Parts: sequence; structure tokens; C-alpha cells
Amino acid sequence: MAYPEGMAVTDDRYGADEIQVLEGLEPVRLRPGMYVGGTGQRALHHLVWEVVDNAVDEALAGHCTEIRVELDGDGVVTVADDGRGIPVGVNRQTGVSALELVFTRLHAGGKFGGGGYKVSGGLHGVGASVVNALSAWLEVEVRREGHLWRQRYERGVTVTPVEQVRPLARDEATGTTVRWRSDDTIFDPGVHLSPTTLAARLREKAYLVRGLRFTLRVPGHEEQVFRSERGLADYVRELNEEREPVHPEVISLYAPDADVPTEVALGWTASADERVYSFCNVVNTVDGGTHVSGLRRALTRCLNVHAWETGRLKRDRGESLEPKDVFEGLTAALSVMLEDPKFEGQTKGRLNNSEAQAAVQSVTQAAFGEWLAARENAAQARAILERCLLGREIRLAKGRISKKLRNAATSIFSDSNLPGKLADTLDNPAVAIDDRELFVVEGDSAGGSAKAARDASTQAILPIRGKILNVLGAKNGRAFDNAEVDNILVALGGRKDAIGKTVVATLEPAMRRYGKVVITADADADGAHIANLLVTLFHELFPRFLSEGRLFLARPPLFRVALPDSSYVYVHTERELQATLKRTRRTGDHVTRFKGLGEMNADQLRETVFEPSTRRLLQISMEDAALVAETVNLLMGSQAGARRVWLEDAARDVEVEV
Ligand code: TSJ
Repeated sequence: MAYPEGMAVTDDRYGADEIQVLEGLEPVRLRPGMYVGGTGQRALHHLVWEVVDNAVDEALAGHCTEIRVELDGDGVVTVADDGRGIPVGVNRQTGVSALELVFTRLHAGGKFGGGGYKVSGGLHGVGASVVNALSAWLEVEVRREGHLWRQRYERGVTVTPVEQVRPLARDEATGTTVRWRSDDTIFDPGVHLSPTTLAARLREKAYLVRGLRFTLRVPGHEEQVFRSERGLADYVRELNEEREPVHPEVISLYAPDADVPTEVALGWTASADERVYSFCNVVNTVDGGTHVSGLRRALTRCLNVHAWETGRLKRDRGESLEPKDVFEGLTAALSVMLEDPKFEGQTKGRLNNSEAQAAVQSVTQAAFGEWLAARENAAQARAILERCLLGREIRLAKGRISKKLRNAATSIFSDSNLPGKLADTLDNPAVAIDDRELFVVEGDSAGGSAKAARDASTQAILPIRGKILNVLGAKNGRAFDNAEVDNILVALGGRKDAIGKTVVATLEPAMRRYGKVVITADADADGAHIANLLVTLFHELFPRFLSEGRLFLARPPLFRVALPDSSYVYVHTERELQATLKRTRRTGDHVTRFKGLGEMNADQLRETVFEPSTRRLLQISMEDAALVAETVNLLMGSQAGARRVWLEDAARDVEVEV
């Protein structure tokens, strides 16, 4: 093994005995991945956290109030604290300064001397020596025992002894400062420390160690300070800033003096997801673990007891909340301190100490139980319980729906419940659902000729009579009291489910009976009104179907112009008619005007509405439908106004694929 200049140090204290120490760090340089998880950007940040976490440990031991992190823009990092200073005394066994051992021996961090750390962070526990090993150079300064002490290393090798630099000034505080430049022969080219990543992690650490002040200095940026007085409660408040809280105050449970010091902060929101942030010894346990299980059990238990005691759930009827109900919409932060943390999993992100579960569970159960029962929290406790009960209702409703869907799946092909008026597609399993079209046709008479004009293998007709219900005017779930609305739902393959008094329609993609719906109404004001109401219905009840671009509006022509060769062209607007007459040199005598679909014969209907190669359809986008629904809503009750709403304003013409 070739050692650099460091070996040439002539001081007697750095003789042959120390080869052992120097050899100690060579494995780190040979296999950095094993110690810092690689040689990329993450690994580079890892060095900073390794050093910062040592200073955090000093704060947790109660001896440090501030940690400063500074980048000089040239790859040099400085981390400084105002703790007691790393001990500099010579270790009896080795004859080497404790300070030097910290930086030159693997796993030496925090384990030496008496009265070391009660708990130790550094998830990976590799210590400062790993940072030293992977640095081109590293300098440490200690202010302690009345003096400033200094030592320098290069590539992990000691190059100066522990020097007494000068006495401390009278008002000069004790502390440790470490400055280093990572070795770019080890790290990937171009990797650098990210100020935003550093800031985010320092902010997080500030929440985890109440009162500890972090400052971050980066060239070209103002100094950032992170400090929290109320710990995780501040964190949860920040995390929930964009959400709708269910109760005004974040709940803070704090047991710093428990056997397993524990802190919990809880904030329920109206959001559907759960966010649980967990930490052990100030290190994020991204995959949770035993401490999170303890929290789950305790919160579920407490809220069940509260629900039973307040009579909101009946215990004797077996009614209870599940953890899922309780955690829906919850933002929780949980921090525990363990003397001997066991981190498991691929990325060491899961805590595995069984004592952590018992401890968190008992601390949380006692403190949260008391909080829920306290008179001054009655209103908030009620709001939280109602949120959990809603979670339960949703869970039960989902269960009922999927059970019904499972049951329905076997009977779907029997068609026995389909609307009597539906002229369905032929029962040919070779025709895919996506290739099937449902034409919702206004009026029974038009329905009759439509039946003759369609291609029965792919096209179904559902005639609806007169005006359909404006679903926006219907109370919760009452839309399906309307037979036409109900027919549309059932024909499409949808289901109705009651959640309490509310009827919910579901149109599961797997249960669909058609891939497209074509609204077929006359090209007049009444037809437009019906089309508007149908589009509104889809917007309100089947938004997914709509958003997938499956809803269309048939555009039957208003005129037909006969040409000299006995062929003809269909024309859709007054303006188009004028242009066509001019272009074909025909007159009004050659024009047929259609007053409605009912006036067309089957051939004309086939050509203008059903035949994919000749028909005109408008695809209704979500935006179009939203606009229509909004307008319908605006004009609700004002029939005269509603008649003037012409869907054409909102819809856009598209080429429709065959
Ligand atoms: F990571 C590190 F080693 F480089 C490092 C350690 C970096 C920084 C910025 C700070 C520290 C550090 C270590 N700050 N404070 C301490 N404290 C001790 O090492 C210490 C001090 C006193 C006693 C004692 O028992 O008197 C024990 C210890 C472990």
C-alpha cells in the first residue's frame, strides 16, 4: 500500500504503532460505496450529514445550541458547533489523542471516554473518520480547556500532530469546527453539494431538536437560519399549510424524559392521503418501523375508546375504527431516541427495535387519551372523530360497492335489468366494448327510424322522451329518481349505491357496456337544450367517461342540396348553405330543409348520423362540458334563457376516427 506524505511525519508519537490506524481507513477509500452508499451526489451529502449529526449529538447531550454549515463555493465545507469541543487528551490504551482517534479510526465516534453520548445519531454510524478518509484534506479545530487545538489530515492520513495553536480569548466559546474538501478522485465528476437539499435537511433537523439553531451560509445567498421552539408541531403545521385542517391546533405529545424519549405531532386534514414522517435519533426512517406501528395502534385505540364513550360507535354491535380510517387525512410526525437503534431494510430506512413499539404506544396512548378527554379540547376531539368516522363510512361504502360489482359481474350478460326501451347491440362477443356506441336519441319517433338506420352489431339506441332532468337541480342522489337518468346509467353498465341517504353512481371501466355515447338531438333550440342537459349529466355523474373523450354530439344536417348529377350534399348551417349554393350554382329550389331527425328517412339518418365515414360528430371535451354545466347552472330555473344556450359555442369540431 502506498501512503502519501502523511507517513513522513517525524514526530515520535506518529511512529510505526500508528500504521495500524492508518491502515484502518484504507478500506473506506477502496470501497466508498460500503460506507457512504456510492460516489455520487447523495454520497457527497452523506459526508455533511455524518459531520452535522456528530454536532447534533452534542446538542442532544445538552451542550450545544448552534450548528453552522458553510459552503465556500469552491468545494470546501465547514461545520462548526459551540459544544464542549472534541476531547483532545491522549488515550491511555493507544497513546493517541482522542481527537485523532475520532478522525482516523473507523467507528470511533462517540464511543470513547466516559460519559459519552446517551444516544447517537448517524444512521450509518460510520463516523467522522469516513469523511476524513474520503477527503483530499480535512482540518479540525477544537476550542476546549482554554486553548485552540488543531489537526490536519490528507486523504485520511494524519499530516500534523494535534497542535495547541493559542489560548482562547476570555469571551471565546468552546466548540468544534471541521473543514474539509472531498476527494474528487473518489467522487463522480461534477457532483456538488446542493444548497436546497442542505437547507431542507437542516430545517427538518431543527424541528427534531427543539431550540437548536442551524445556520446555512452559501455564496450568493443570504444566511438561512432554522430553529423551532415547538418542535414537530411546527413541522406538521408547515406540512399542512396547503391543506384544509379539520381542527385548529396541531396536537403535540412530548415525553422527553420517558425511557424512550418520544415526540409526536398530529394534524388531521380533509385530504384523503396520510403522511407519516418518522425519525429515530434525528434520522429519518423513511420506511417507518416499530415506532410507527406503536403510533398506529395507540391512535386507533384512543379514537375507538373516544367513539365508544361518546356513543358515536356501538361497541356491542362490533362497530369500530380501523387504523386506515384514523390515518386518512392525518399528517403525523414522530420522533424517538434510542440508545441502540437497529435500522433494517435495503436502505436502512426501517426501525426494528421492538421496545420502540411498546414505548411509543404507551406514551401516545396515555397522552393522546388524556388530550381527547380534556374538556378544553372537546370541540377539536369531536372534529377529529368525525373525520375518522367519515373515513370509516368511505371504507365501508367502497366495500359494499366492490361486493356488488363482484356480484353483478356474473349477471351483466343476462341483460335482464336493462331499460325496456333500449335497442341494444347484437350479442356478439367478438365486438369489443370500446367499439360499441350508444346513441341517446331524443323522442320515440326518431328512435324508431334510428333503429332501422343503425348498424346493430356496434350501435345501440336508447330513446329518451322529452326533457330530461337537470341533474344540477336534483338533491343528493335524487337524480336517479328520474327514469331517463336512471335508464342512461343502467344502459351504460353503471350501478347505484346508497351511502347513507346519498345515492352514488359508479361507472367502473370494467363494467361499461359501450365505448362511446352519441347524444342525438334535433338541430334546433329544443334539441340544444336537451343536449345541454345530457352533457351536464355526464359532467356531473360520469366525469371519467367524459374525460376519456367518449362523449359525442351528433351533428345532423339542417339542409340537403341536390346537385345536377342527382347526388347531393348535406349542409349544417345557414352560412354553409349560402356558400354551397354559390359554389354549386344551385338555388333555393334544390334545397331540402330538415326540421328534425324525425323527418329523415332511414337512409338519410344512416348517412348523416350513424355511418362513421359520412356522419359528423362533435367530441365533447371536459372543458366544453364544464362550460355547458356552468351555463346550465347559471340559467337553472330560467327556461327562456336556457333555450338560448347553444352547445355549439362550447364544443369544438374534431375529426372523428372510425
Ligand atoms: F464529526 C466530527 F467528529 F467531525 C464532529 C464532532 C464535527 C463537529 C462539527 C462537531 C463534533 C462534536 C463532538 N461536537 N461536540 C462533540 N463533543 C464530543 O465529542 C464530546 C465532548 C465532551 C465529552 C465529554 O465526555 O466530556 C464527550 C464527547 C463525545
